[in-house]
Amino acid sequence: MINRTFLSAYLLLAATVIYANDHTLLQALYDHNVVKHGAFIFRSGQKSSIYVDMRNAISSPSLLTQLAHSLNALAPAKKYDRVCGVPYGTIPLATALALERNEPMIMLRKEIKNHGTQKRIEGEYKPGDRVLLIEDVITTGGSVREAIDLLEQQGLIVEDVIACLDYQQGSVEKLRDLGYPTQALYTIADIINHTENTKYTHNLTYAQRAQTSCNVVSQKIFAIMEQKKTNLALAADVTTTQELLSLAELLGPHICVLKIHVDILTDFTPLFIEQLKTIAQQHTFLLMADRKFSDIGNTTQLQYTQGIYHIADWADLVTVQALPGAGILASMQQATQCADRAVVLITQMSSHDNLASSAYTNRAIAMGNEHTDFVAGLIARTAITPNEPYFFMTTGIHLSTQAIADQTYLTPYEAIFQNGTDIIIVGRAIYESPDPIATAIAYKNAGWEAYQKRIGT
Ligand code: 5BU
Repeated sequence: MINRTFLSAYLLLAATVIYANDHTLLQALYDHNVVKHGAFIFRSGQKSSIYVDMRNAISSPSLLTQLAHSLNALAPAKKYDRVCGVPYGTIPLATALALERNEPMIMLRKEIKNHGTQKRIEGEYKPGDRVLLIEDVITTGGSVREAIDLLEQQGLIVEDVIACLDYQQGSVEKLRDLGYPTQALYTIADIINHTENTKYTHNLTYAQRAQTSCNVVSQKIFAIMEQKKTNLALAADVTTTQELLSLAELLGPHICVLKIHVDILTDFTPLFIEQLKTIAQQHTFLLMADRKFSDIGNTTQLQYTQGIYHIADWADLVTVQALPGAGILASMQQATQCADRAVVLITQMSSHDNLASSAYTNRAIAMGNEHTDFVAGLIARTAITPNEPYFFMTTGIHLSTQAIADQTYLTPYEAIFQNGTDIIIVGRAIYESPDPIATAIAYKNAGWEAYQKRIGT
Protein backbone atom coordinates (compact mmCIF):
# COMPACT_ATOMS: atom_id res chain seq x y z
CA MET A 1 0.00 0.00 0.00
CA ILE A 2 1.22 3.48 -0.62
CA ASN A 3 0.60 6.52 1.52
CA ARG A 4 -0.76 9.82 0.34
CA THR A 5 2.59 11.48 -0.25
CA PHE A 6 3.68 8.45 -2.18
CA LEU A 7 0.47 8.43 -4.20
CA SER A 8 0.77 12.08 -5.09
CA ALA A 9 3.91 11.16 -6.98
CA TYR A 10 1.70 9.19 -9.37
CA LEU A 11 -0.76 11.85 -10.21
CA LEU A 12 -2.11 11.52 -13.71
CA LEU A 13 -3.65 14.08 -15.95
CA ALA A 14 -5.33 14.44 -19.33
CA ALA A 15 -3.69 17.17 -21.28
CA THR A 16 -2.23 18.51 -24.45
CA VAL A 17 0.86 16.50 -25.23
CA ILE A 18 3.42 18.37 -27.22
CA TYR A 19 6.53 16.39 -26.42
CA ALA A 20 5.34 12.86 -26.99
CA ASN A 21 8.10 12.44 -29.56
CA ASP A 22 10.84 13.69 -27.23
CA HIS A 23 12.34 10.28 -26.63
CA THR A 24 15.43 11.75 -25.03
CA LEU A 25 13.57 13.29 -22.14
CA LEU A 26 11.37 10.21 -21.82
CA GLN A 27 14.46 8.02 -21.78
CA ALA A 28 16.10 10.30 -19.21
CA LEU A 29 13.09 9.69 -16.96
CA TYR A 30 13.88 5.98 -17.13
CA ASP A 31 17.60 6.50 -16.68
CA HIS A 32 17.07 8.47 -13.48
CA ASN A 33 14.58 6.03 -11.98
CA VAL A 34 11.63 8.37 -12.35
CA VAL A 35 9.81 5.69 -14.34
CA LYS A 36 10.21 2.21 -12.91
CA HIS A 37 8.97 -1.24 -13.87
CA GLY A 38 7.54 -3.78 -11.44
CA ALA A 39 4.28 -4.76 -9.76
CA PHE A 40 2.79 -1.80 -7.95
CA ILE A 41 -0.51 -1.40 -6.14
CA PHE A 42 -2.03 2.03 -5.66
CA ARG A 43 -3.92 2.99 -2.50
CA SER A 44 -7.13 2.58 -4.48
CA GLY A 45 -6.21 -1.09 -5.02
CA GLN A 46 -5.52 -0.50 -8.71
CA LYS A 47 -2.55 -2.52 -10.02
CA SER A 48 0.13 -1.08 -12.26
CA SER A 49 3.30 -2.38 -13.92
CA ILE A 50 4.69 1.13 -14.19
CA TYR A 51 5.50 3.45 -11.36
CA VAL A 52 6.34 7.12 -11.85
CA ASP A 53 8.18 8.87 -9.06
CA MET A 54 8.81 12.39 -10.29
CA ARG A 55 10.58 13.30 -7.09
CA ASN A 56 13.62 11.31 -8.13
CA ALA A 57 14.19 13.98 -10.80
CA ILE A 58 15.56 16.35 -8.14
CA SER A 59 18.63 14.14 -7.75
CA SER A 60 19.75 14.88 -11.32
CA PRO A 61 20.57 18.50 -12.12
CA SER A 62 20.54 17.74 -15.85
CA LEU A 63 17.13 16.06 -15.74
CA LEU A 64 15.67 18.87 -13.63
CA THR A 65 17.02 21.37 -16.15
CA GLN A 66 15.60 19.36 -19.08
CA LEU A 67 12.20 19.20 -17.41
CA ALA A 68 12.27 22.94 -16.75
CA HIS A 69 13.17 23.59 -20.44
CA SER A 70 10.34 21.39 -21.65
CA LEU A 71 7.78 22.87 -19.25
CA ASN A 72 8.88 26.32 -20.31
CA ALA A 73 8.26 25.41 -23.94
CA LEU A 74 4.85 23.99 -23.01
CA ALA A 75 3.74 27.07 -21.05
CA PRO A 76 1.64 29.63 -22.94
CA ALA A 77 3.83 32.35 -24.46
CA LYS A 78 3.10 35.11 -21.96
CA LYS A 79 4.54 36.66 -18.82
CA TYR A 80 3.24 35.74 -15.38
CA ASP A 81 3.58 37.75 -12.17
CA ARG A 82 4.37 34.65 -10.12
CA VAL A 83 5.41 30.99 -10.66
CA CYS A 84 4.19 28.55 -8.01
CA GLY A 85 4.66 24.80 -7.47
CA VAL A 86 2.02 22.57 -5.85
CA PRO A 87 3.47 21.78 -2.38
CA TYR A 88 5.76 20.19 -1.65
CA GLY A 89 7.00 17.78 -4.32
CA THR A 90 6.86 20.25 -7.20
CA ILE A 91 8.67 23.11 -5.47
CA PRO A 92 12.16 22.20 -6.82
CA LEU A 93 10.78 21.98 -10.35
CA ALA A 94 8.93 25.29 -9.97
CA THR A 95 12.18 26.85 -8.73
CA ALA A 96 14.08 25.57 -11.79
CA LEU A 97 11.33 26.89 -14.07
CA ALA A 98 11.12 30.29 -12.33
CA LEU A 99 14.89 30.68 -12.76
CA GLU A 100 14.69 29.65 -16.41
CA ARG A 101 11.85 32.12 -17.07
CA ASN A 102 13.38 34.77 -14.84
CA GLU A 103 10.01 35.24 -13.15
CA PRO A 104 9.37 35.66 -9.40
CA MET A 105 8.24 32.66 -7.39
CA ILE A 106 5.96 32.11 -4.44
CA MET A 107 5.65 29.01 -2.26
CA LEU A 108 2.56 27.53 -0.62
CA ARG A 109 2.42 26.09 2.90
CA LYS A 110 0.09 23.19 3.55
CA GLU A 111 -0.09 23.92 7.29
CA ILE A 112 -0.14 27.28 9.05
CA LYS A 113 2.87 27.86 11.29
CA ASN A 114 2.11 28.15 15.05
CA HIS A 115 4.62 30.91 15.43
CA GLY A 116 5.71 33.96 13.47
CA THR A 117 3.59 35.36 10.67
CA GLN A 118 1.22 32.40 10.21
CA LYS A 119 1.52 32.91 6.45
CA ARG A 120 0.08 30.37 3.98
CA ILE A 121 2.10 31.82 1.10
CA GLU A 122 5.83 32.53 1.27
CA GLY A 123 7.40 35.18 -0.90
CA GLU A 124 6.25 38.59 -2.08
CA TYR A 125 3.00 39.03 -3.98
CA LYS A 126 -0.07 41.24 -4.19
CA PRO A 127 -3.76 40.52 -4.83
CA GLY A 128 -4.44 40.38 -8.56
CA ASP A 129 -1.06 38.82 -9.43
CA ARG A 130 -1.37 36.28 -12.29
CA VAL A 131 0.09 32.87 -11.43
CA LEU A 132 1.52 29.98 -13.49
CA LEU A 133 0.89 26.88 -11.36
CA ILE A 134 3.14 23.80 -11.76
CA GLU A 135 2.34 20.20 -10.79
CA ASP A 136 4.54 17.14 -11.31
CA VAL A 137 1.93 14.41 -11.83
CA ILE A 138 -1.86 14.84 -11.92
CA THR A 139 -4.06 11.91 -10.92
CA THR A 140 -7.18 13.08 -9.09
CA GLY A 141 -6.28 16.76 -9.43
CA GLY A 142 -7.02 17.22 -5.72
CA SER A 143 -3.68 18.79 -4.83
CA VAL A 144 -3.93 21.21 -7.74
CA ARG A 145 -7.39 22.28 -6.66
CA GLU A 146 -6.23 22.78 -3.05
CA ALA A 147 -3.37 24.93 -4.30
CA ILE A 148 -5.74 26.97 -6.49
CA ASP A 149 -8.08 27.52 -3.48
CA LEU A 150 -5.21 28.75 -1.34
CA LEU A 151 -3.97 31.12 -4.01
CA GLU A 152 -7.45 32.49 -4.72
CA GLN A 153 -8.14 33.02 -1.01
CA GLN A 154 -5.25 35.49 -1.07
CA GLY A 155 -6.61 37.25 -4.16
CA LEU A 156 -4.21 35.69 -6.68
CA ILE A 157 -5.37 34.63 -10.15
CA VAL A 158 -4.35 31.18 -11.44
CA GLU A 159 -4.08 31.72 -15.20
CA ASP A 160 -2.58 28.41 -16.32
CA VAL A 161 -1.62 25.02 -14.94
CA ILE A 162 1.21 22.92 -16.43
CA ALA A 163 2.25 19.44 -15.36
CA CYS A 164 4.83 16.81 -16.27
CA LEU A 165 2.47 13.85 -16.41
CA ASP A 166 -1.25 13.33 -16.97
CA TYR A 167 -2.46 10.04 -15.54
CA GLN A 168 -5.54 10.36 -17.77
CA GLN A 169 -8.17 10.08 -15.11
CA GLY A 170 -10.21 13.01 -16.42
CA SER A 171 -8.81 15.53 -13.95
CA VAL A 172 -7.28 17.76 -16.59
CA GLU A 173 -10.60 18.09 -18.37
CA LYS A 174 -12.26 18.90 -15.04
CA LEU A 175 -9.70 21.62 -14.33
CA ARG A 176 -10.26 23.05 -17.78
CA ASP A 177 -14.04 22.96 -17.27
CA LEU A 178 -13.51 24.91 -14.07
CA GLY A 179 -11.74 27.57 -16.12
CA TYR A 180 -8.10 26.62 -15.50
CA PRO A 181 -6.34 25.88 -18.81
CA THR A 182 -4.21 22.78 -18.05
CA GLN A 183 -1.54 21.02 -20.08
CA ALA A 184 0.94 18.20 -19.46
CA LEU A 185 4.18 17.14 -21.12
CA TYR A 186 3.21 13.47 -21.21
CA THR A 187 0.23 11.23 -20.67
CA ILE A 188 0.59 7.86 -19.00
CA ALA A 189 -0.15 6.39 -22.46
CA ASP A 190 3.06 8.00 -23.75
CA ILE A 191 5.02 6.37 -20.96
CA ILE A 192 3.43 2.99 -21.65
CA ASN A 193 4.01 3.30 -25.42
CA HIS A 194 7.62 4.21 -24.89
CA THR A 195 8.03 1.22 -22.60
CA GLU A 196 6.42 -1.12 -25.12
CA ASN A 197 8.49 0.23 -28.03
CA THR A 198 11.70 0.04 -26.07
CA LYS A 199 10.89 -3.49 -24.99
CA TYR A 200 10.21 -4.44 -28.59
CA THR A 201 13.59 -3.35 -29.90
CA HIS A 202 15.30 -4.63 -26.80
CA ASN A 203 13.88 -8.08 -27.26
CA LEU A 204 15.01 -8.57 -30.84
CA THR A 205 18.15 -10.62 -31.37
CA TYR A 206 21.07 -9.30 -33.39
CA ALA A 207 20.22 -11.94 -36.02
CA GLN A 208 16.67 -10.59 -36.31
CA ARG A 209 17.95 -7.06 -36.56
CA ALA A 210 20.39 -8.10 -39.30
CA GLN A 211 17.34 -9.23 -41.28
CA THR A 212 15.16 -6.19 -40.63
CA SER A 213 17.85 -3.56 -41.18
CA CYS A 214 17.86 -1.85 -44.57
CA ASN A 215 21.43 -0.62 -44.23
CA VAL A 216 24.13 -2.90 -45.69
CA VAL A 217 26.72 -2.08 -43.02
CA SER A 218 24.15 -2.58 -40.22
CA GLN A 219 23.33 -5.98 -41.66
CA LYS A 220 27.03 -6.86 -41.67
CA ILE A 221 27.65 -5.71 -38.14
CA PHE A 222 24.63 -7.50 -36.66
CA ALA A 223 25.61 -10.67 -38.53
CA ILE A 224 29.20 -10.48 -37.24
CA MET A 225 28.01 -9.97 -33.66
CA GLU A 226 25.70 -12.94 -33.90
CA GLN A 227 28.32 -15.15 -35.55
CA LYS A 228 31.23 -14.26 -33.21
CA LYS A 229 29.02 -13.83 -30.11
CA THR A 230 30.56 -10.48 -29.32
CA ASN A 231 29.30 -6.92 -29.04
CA LEU A 232 32.73 -5.60 -28.13
CA ALA A 233 34.43 -2.88 -30.17
CA LEU A 234 38.05 -2.08 -29.37
CA ALA A 235 39.14 1.58 -29.23
CA ALA A 236 42.80 1.03 -30.14
CA ASP A 237 44.19 4.45 -29.22
CA VAL A 238 47.88 3.58 -29.64
CA THR A 239 50.32 5.76 -31.53
CA THR A 240 52.40 3.37 -33.63
CA THR A 241 51.25 1.17 -36.48
CA GLN A 242 53.11 -1.80 -35.01
CA GLU A 243 51.25 -1.58 -31.70
CA LEU A 244 47.97 -1.21 -33.55
CA LEU A 245 48.55 -4.18 -35.84
CA SER A 246 49.57 -6.33 -32.87
CA LEU A 247 46.40 -5.40 -30.99
CA ALA A 248 44.29 -6.13 -34.06
CA GLU A 249 45.91 -9.53 -34.49
CA LEU A 250 45.72 -10.40 -30.80
CA LEU A 251 42.18 -9.23 -30.07
CA GLY A 252 40.65 -9.65 -33.54
CA PRO A 253 38.86 -12.92 -32.63
CA HIS A 254 36.98 -11.20 -29.78
CA ILE A 255 35.72 -7.99 -31.39
CA CYS A 256 33.10 -6.94 -33.94
CA VAL A 257 34.64 -3.53 -34.69
CA LEU A 258 38.11 -2.00 -34.44
CA LYS A 259 37.85 1.74 -33.86
CA ILE A 260 40.92 3.84 -34.56
CA HIS A 261 42.08 7.46 -34.53
CA VAL A 262 44.25 7.29 -37.63
CA ASP A 263 45.62 10.80 -37.05
CA ILE A 264 47.36 9.84 -33.79
CA LEU A 265 49.67 7.38 -35.56
CA THR A 266 53.23 8.68 -35.78
CA ASP A 267 54.32 6.35 -38.61
CA PHE A 268 51.28 6.01 -40.88
CA THR A 269 51.83 4.49 -44.32
CA PRO A 270 49.38 3.24 -46.95
CA LEU A 271 50.90 -0.23 -46.43
CA PHE A 272 49.69 -0.20 -42.84
CA ILE A 273 46.09 0.12 -44.10
CA GLU A 274 46.56 -2.88 -46.36
CA GLN A 275 47.90 -4.92 -43.44
CA LEU A 276 45.02 -3.82 -41.21
CA LYS A 277 42.44 -4.72 -43.85
CA THR A 278 43.95 -8.19 -44.16
CA ILE A 279 43.70 -8.76 -40.38
CA ALA A 280 40.11 -7.43 -40.38
CA GLN A 281 39.20 -9.93 -43.09
CA GLN A 282 40.96 -12.82 -41.37
CA HIS A 283 39.19 -12.21 -38.06
CA THR A 284 35.92 -10.79 -39.46
CA PHE A 285 35.58 -7.37 -37.88
CA LEU A 286 34.75 -3.95 -39.33
CA LEU A 287 37.06 -0.93 -39.36
CA MET A 288 35.83 2.32 -37.90
CA ALA A 289 37.62 5.67 -38.23
CA ASP A 290 36.62 7.82 -35.28
CA ARG A 291 37.34 10.99 -37.27
CA LYS A 292 34.36 12.96 -35.88
CA PHE A 293 33.86 14.93 -39.10
CA SER A 294 32.32 18.28 -38.26
CA ASP A 295 32.99 20.78 -41.05
CA ILE A 296 30.90 22.08 -43.93
CA GLY A 297 30.01 19.56 -46.63
CA ASN A 298 32.73 20.45 -49.13
CA THR A 299 35.59 20.36 -46.61
CA THR A 300 34.31 17.15 -45.04
CA GLN A 301 34.12 15.53 -48.45
CA LEU A 302 37.81 16.34 -49.00
CA GLN A 303 38.78 15.17 -45.50
CA TYR A 304 36.88 11.94 -46.06
CA THR A 305 38.36 11.06 -49.43
CA GLN A 306 41.70 12.92 -49.77
CA GLY A 307 44.79 13.79 -47.69
CA ILE A 308 47.19 11.04 -46.73
CA TYR A 309 44.58 8.83 -45.07
CA HIS A 310 41.95 8.35 -47.85
CA ILE A 311 39.53 7.29 -45.10
CA ALA A 312 36.64 6.54 -47.47
CA ASP A 313 38.75 3.86 -49.16
CA TRP A 314 39.07 1.63 -46.11
CA ALA A 315 36.81 2.63 -43.19
CA ASP A 316 33.54 0.70 -43.12
CA LEU A 317 32.29 3.17 -40.52
CA VAL A 318 33.17 6.78 -39.70
CA THR A 319 31.96 9.01 -36.90
CA VAL A 320 30.29 12.31 -37.78
CA GLN A 321 29.17 15.18 -35.55
CA ALA A 322 25.62 16.40 -36.21
CA LEU A 323 26.55 20.03 -35.56
CA PRO A 324 26.98 21.17 -39.21
CA GLY A 325 23.52 19.86 -40.20
CA ALA A 326 22.30 17.39 -42.80
CA GLY A 327 24.52 18.78 -45.61
CA ILE A 328 27.54 17.00 -44.13
CA LEU A 329 25.88 13.60 -44.68
CA ALA A 330 24.73 14.38 -48.20
CA SER A 331 28.20 15.44 -49.36
CA MET A 332 29.93 12.48 -47.72
CA GLN A 333 27.51 10.04 -49.27
CA GLN A 334 27.96 11.66 -52.65
CA ALA A 335 31.74 11.27 -52.28
CA THR A 336 31.71 7.54 -51.62
CA GLN A 337 28.87 6.16 -53.79
CA CYS A 338 29.60 2.85 -52.15
CA ALA A 339 26.86 0.89 -50.35
CA ASP A 340 29.24 -0.66 -47.85
CA ARG A 341 30.38 2.63 -46.32
CA ALA A 342 28.35 4.06 -43.47
CA VAL A 343 28.25 6.74 -40.81
CA VAL A 344 27.87 6.50 -37.06
CA LEU A 345 26.27 9.78 -36.06
CA ILE A 346 27.26 11.23 -32.69
CA THR A 347 24.08 12.10 -30.80
CA GLN A 348 25.44 12.05 -27.25
CA MET A 349 29.00 12.11 -25.87
CA SER A 350 30.59 10.55 -22.83
CA SER A 351 32.84 13.42 -21.77
CA HIS A 352 32.04 15.36 -18.61
CA ASP A 353 29.91 18.48 -19.14
CA ASN A 354 29.57 17.94 -22.90
CA LEU A 355 27.18 20.30 -24.66
CA ALA A 356 24.85 17.75 -26.27
CA SER A 357 21.51 18.80 -24.75
CA SER A 358 18.36 16.75 -25.29
CA ALA A 359 17.24 19.25 -27.95
CA TYR A 360 20.55 18.75 -29.80
CA THR A 361 20.28 14.97 -29.52
CA ASN A 362 16.73 15.03 -30.87
CA ARG A 363 17.76 17.11 -33.86
CA ALA A 364 20.72 14.82 -34.51
CA ILE A 365 18.36 11.81 -34.54
CA ALA A 366 15.99 13.61 -36.90
CA MET A 367 18.97 14.28 -39.19
CA GLY A 368 19.92 10.59 -39.14
CA ASN A 369 16.32 9.60 -39.87
CA GLU A 370 16.53 11.45 -43.19
CA HIS A 371 19.60 9.39 -44.23
CA THR A 372 19.06 5.88 -42.90
CA ASP A 373 20.64 4.40 -46.03
CA PHE A 374 23.93 6.04 -45.00
CA VAL A 375 23.63 6.48 -41.22
CA ALA A 376 23.88 2.96 -39.84
CA GLY A 377 24.49 3.66 -36.17
CA LEU A 378 24.34 6.26 -33.45
CA ILE A 379 26.86 6.95 -30.72
CA ALA A 380 24.62 7.21 -27.68
CA ARG A 381 24.55 6.51 -23.97
CA THR A 382 21.10 4.92 -24.25
CA ALA A 383 18.95 3.47 -27.03
CA ILE A 384 17.27 6.82 -27.51
CA THR A 385 15.09 6.11 -30.54
CA PRO A 386 13.50 2.73 -29.95
CA ASN A 387 11.65 2.59 -33.25
CA GLU A 388 14.54 3.43 -35.48
CA PRO A 389 16.73 1.02 -37.41
CA TYR A 390 20.10 1.96 -35.92
CA PHE A 391 22.65 0.05 -33.91
CA PHE A 392 23.70 2.01 -30.83
CA MET A 393 27.38 2.22 -29.90
CA THR A 394 28.40 3.35 -26.44
CA THR A 395 31.78 4.86 -25.63
CA GLY A 396 33.00 5.38 -22.07
CA ILE A 397 32.79 1.77 -20.90
CA HIS A 398 34.58 0.32 -17.89
CA LEU A 399 33.85 -2.64 -15.64
CA SER A 400 34.54 -0.49 -12.60
CA THR A 401 32.97 2.89 -13.19
CA GLN A 402 35.68 4.90 -11.48
CA ALA A 403 35.90 8.50 -12.60
CA ILE A 404 38.61 9.62 -15.02
CA ALA A 405 39.05 13.33 -15.65
CA ASP A 406 38.01 13.25 -19.33
CA GLN A 407 35.49 10.45 -19.30
CA THR A 408 32.20 9.28 -17.78
CA TYR A 409 31.99 5.50 -17.61
CA LEU A 410 29.12 3.02 -17.75
CA THR A 411 29.54 -0.70 -17.17
CA PRO A 412 28.73 -3.10 -20.05
CA TYR A 413 25.65 -4.17 -18.06
CA GLU A 414 24.40 -0.61 -17.71
CA ALA A 415 24.93 0.17 -21.39
CA ILE A 416 23.61 -3.05 -22.93
CA PHE A 417 21.02 -4.30 -20.45
CA GLN A 418 19.79 -1.19 -18.68
CA ASN A 419 20.18 1.38 -21.44
CA GLY A 420 19.49 -0.96 -24.36
CA THR A 421 22.50 -0.08 -26.53
CA ASP A 422 24.12 -2.66 -28.81
CA ILE A 423 27.89 -2.27 -28.92
CA ILE A 424 30.33 -1.38 -26.15
CA ILE A 425 33.43 0.53 -27.20
CA VAL A 426 36.32 -0.13 -24.82
CA GLY A 427 39.76 1.46 -24.97
CA ARG A 428 42.16 1.98 -22.09
CA ALA A 429 40.51 -0.66 -19.91
CA ILE A 430 41.75 -3.26 -22.42
CA TYR A 431 44.91 -2.00 -24.11
CA GLU A 432 46.42 -0.63 -20.88
CA SER A 433 45.69 -3.80 -18.93
CA PRO A 434 48.58 -6.17 -18.11
CA ASP A 435 46.74 -8.97 -19.95
CA PRO A 436 44.81 -7.46 -22.88
CA ILE A 437 43.49 -10.83 -24.14
CA ALA A 438 42.04 -11.89 -20.79
CA THR A 439 40.60 -8.41 -20.27
CA ALA A 440 39.07 -8.29 -23.75
CA ILE A 441 37.45 -11.67 -23.09
CA ALA A 442 36.08 -10.38 -19.77
CA TYR A 443 34.50 -7.39 -21.55
CA LYS A 444 33.24 -9.58 -24.38
CA ASN A 445 31.57 -11.91 -21.87
CA ALA A 446 30.12 -9.05 -19.82
CA GLY A 447 28.67 -7.43 -22.95
CA TRP A 448 27.28 -10.69 -24.28
CA GLU A 449 25.72 -11.74 -20.96
CA ALA A 450 24.01 -8.35 -20.68
CA TYR A 451 22.67 -8.77 -24.23
CA GLN A 452 21.42 -12.30 -23.52
CA LYS A 453 19.70 -11.13 -20.38
CA ARG A 454 18.07 -8.35 -22.40
CA ILE A 455 16.67 -10.66 -25.05
CA GLY A 456 15.53 -13.06 -22.36
CA THR A 457 17.91 -15.96 -22.99
P1 5BU B 1 38.43 4.87 -23.35
O1 5BU B 1 39.88 4.63 -23.17
O2 5BU B 1 37.57 3.57 -23.28
O3 5BU B 1 37.90 5.94 -22.42
O4 5BU B 1 38.33 5.42 -24.86
C1 5BU B 1 37.11 5.82 -25.43
C2 5BU B 1 37.26 6.01 -26.92
O5 5BU B 1 36.02 6.44 -27.45
C3 5BU B 1 38.27 7.06 -27.34
O6 5BU B 1 38.83 6.63 -28.56
C4 5BU B 1 37.46 8.30 -27.55
O7 5BU B 1 38.04 9.15 -28.54
C5 5BU B 1 36.15 7.74 -28.04
N1 5BU B 1 34.95 8.54 -27.68
C6 5BU B 1 34.61 8.79 -26.37
O8 5BU B 1 35.31 8.41 -25.43
N2 5BU B 1 33.48 9.50 -26.09
C7 5BU B 1 32.65 9.94 -27.04
O9 5BU B 1 31.63 10.55 -26.73
C8 5BU B 1 33.02 9.65 -28.39
C9 5BU B 1 34.16 8.96 -28.68
BR1 5BU B 1 31.92 10.23 -29.75
